Amino acid sequence: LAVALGALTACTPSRENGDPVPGIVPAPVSFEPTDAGEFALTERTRFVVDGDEAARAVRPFAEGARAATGWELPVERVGGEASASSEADGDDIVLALDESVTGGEEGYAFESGRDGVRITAPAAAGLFRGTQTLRQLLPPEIERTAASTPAGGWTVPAVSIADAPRFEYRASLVDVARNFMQPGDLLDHIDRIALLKLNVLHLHLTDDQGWRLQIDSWPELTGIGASTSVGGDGGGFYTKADYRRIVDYAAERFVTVVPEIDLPGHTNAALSAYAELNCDGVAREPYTGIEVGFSSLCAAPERAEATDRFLADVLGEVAELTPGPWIHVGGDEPLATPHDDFLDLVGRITKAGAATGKTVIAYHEMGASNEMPPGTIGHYWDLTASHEMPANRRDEPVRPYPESAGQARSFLEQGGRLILAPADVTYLDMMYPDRPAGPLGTELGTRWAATITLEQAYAWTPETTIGGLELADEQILGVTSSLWSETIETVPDFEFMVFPRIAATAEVAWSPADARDEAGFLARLGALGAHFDELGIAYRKVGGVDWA
Ligand code: TNX
Repeated sequence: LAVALGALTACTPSRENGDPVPGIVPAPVSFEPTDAGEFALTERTRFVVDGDEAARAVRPFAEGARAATGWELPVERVGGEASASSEADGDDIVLALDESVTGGEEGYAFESGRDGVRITAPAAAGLFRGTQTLRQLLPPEIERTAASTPAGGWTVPAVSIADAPRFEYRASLVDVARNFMQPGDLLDHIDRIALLKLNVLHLHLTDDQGWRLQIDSWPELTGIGASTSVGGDGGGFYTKADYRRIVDYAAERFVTVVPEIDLPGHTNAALSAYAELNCDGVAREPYTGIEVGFSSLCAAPERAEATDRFLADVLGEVAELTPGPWIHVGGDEPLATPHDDFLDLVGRITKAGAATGKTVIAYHEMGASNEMPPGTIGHYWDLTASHEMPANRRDEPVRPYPESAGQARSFLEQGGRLILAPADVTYLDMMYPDRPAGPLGTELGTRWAATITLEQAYAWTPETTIGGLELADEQILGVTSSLWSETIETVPDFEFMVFPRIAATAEVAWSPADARDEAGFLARLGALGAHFDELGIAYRKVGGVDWA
């Protein structure tokens, strides 16, 4: 990518004349204001597309724009890119496939001006990403679900953009196990992460406090295991129909769902549902606290039949429901699993995962094993090597565990790549340092890794995250922004912790390393805040940003 785009200069939007900066987050690879004149979306505007792929890519944006404007905004199919452009009028938005646009499937080129908007890309995914840039360039009223007319009209500044992601995996992790999230709220979240060009929804579906996905062959996983959550205030789970709806809604926005079944620790909900998964054959009590590291699947031979059948059935059903290429099998904090048992279970778990045909993702602890299926992806969640923020109840900064870097390296040695999710800069359940009350007046979050400002969420470099490992971009599959939900029970609380810090991680994951510019980011984010307002997001208006 760096080579393909070498001729383009990365730059941050800025205006010398004091006009507001367009709120494009993450920053595009290249962005040039032009003198092509403003584009205006009008009641005559059509989406002129060159085929089914472009029609599919524009659908979510078109539906939103119809609701916000009250206009018909039809999709018109014409043959081929050239005719798409030649049949378009100045009001039109053209989307066309074009193999010559560089940057991979998600790359796109964008031109706006008085003659129309033109988005070209080699694949539908890139066209969709381009529509999200258009969404950010339009007045924030574009987010409304009832028709209105913005004061200055539906205008878009004249710009020329070439864009493509730095990393191919850009995830938002939502922990629906500690506290459940209703399907409709997850759909809203998918739409918002798509606005930030994230492309993976990682669902942490199981943990000690709850099992959140229907599994037909082991019905008590939800029958018993879904009835609890942190604090004991009810539970919840996704039926297979709910899950398919989430997957489909995400796919329409070119977001891939990565399901996580956390194994062999973090399994109290399963151990409470099925006695035969426990070494002593006694079902565990449901758990509603927030400790970690006390539960484990059983490695003993007398439980091997039940445990292996559980692994094959559960991972098989999850994979069958999941169109994306990945399945996440957890592996974190195996503190209740003796080391040899852990190595044995990692082999069996990752083999069962790979038997589904998916690429397995596992937390870095599983790198203790050198018998994972080749190409297994490691998900590193320990601290950044340069971590210097004091954590909870300590005067001294905590440090990454000494073994974490080697465990991460082990995935590379076994033919895999890494996902980076360092807790001290990407864990959005970490408090803001000034510990503000949340929207509902309660204190939110924890501080075991750090407290995290917006600037700290922005100022880290994926390639130097892991001590002693200088990673090449090719070794990094991507980056994850995580919201663990032990202290987060409501949607406003979720939004307050996630936004705006997730936007910083989105830019780390998408924008070229040399385009990183904190001042530019804060300025663009301020403009984008108007979109957050229209979306009704209860985001934290952190200091240091000139919120629109
Ligand atoms: C660590 S990081 C966990 C989670 C907790 C989180 C709280 C990881 C893979 N495990 O079980 O929810 O910290 O910040």
